[in-house]
Amino acid sequence: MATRKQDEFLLEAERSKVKPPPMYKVMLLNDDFTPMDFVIVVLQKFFSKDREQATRIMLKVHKEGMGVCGTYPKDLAATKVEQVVAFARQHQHPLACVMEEN
Ligand code: TYC
Repeated sequence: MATRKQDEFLLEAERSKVKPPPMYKVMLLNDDFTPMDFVIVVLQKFFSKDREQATRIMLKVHKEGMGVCGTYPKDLAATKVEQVVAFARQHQHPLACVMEEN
């Protein structure tokens, strides 16, 4: 039977091999046509922002051209991008949403 010390050593060696998953920023890009209120709804609906946080991010995108909505593992980031783009197109808005490795 392994001693307590050996167990701890093995656990430590195992733990150091497991890297955290790469994370991806999901970003909105500015355009001249999507209504500001629609962007605020997107940030609330898909990124769980309250109205104040959503307004701040929307205005940053409007003024600076892009803004980060959240940071997620790859699959979740890709799903957010798909959902946002599908929702925007359903409402005939050209809103662009992209992801980029952190
Ligand atoms: N620029 C848009 C407007 O003036 C608002 C907007 C903000 C659009 C953020 C896209 O990601 C965006 N109606």
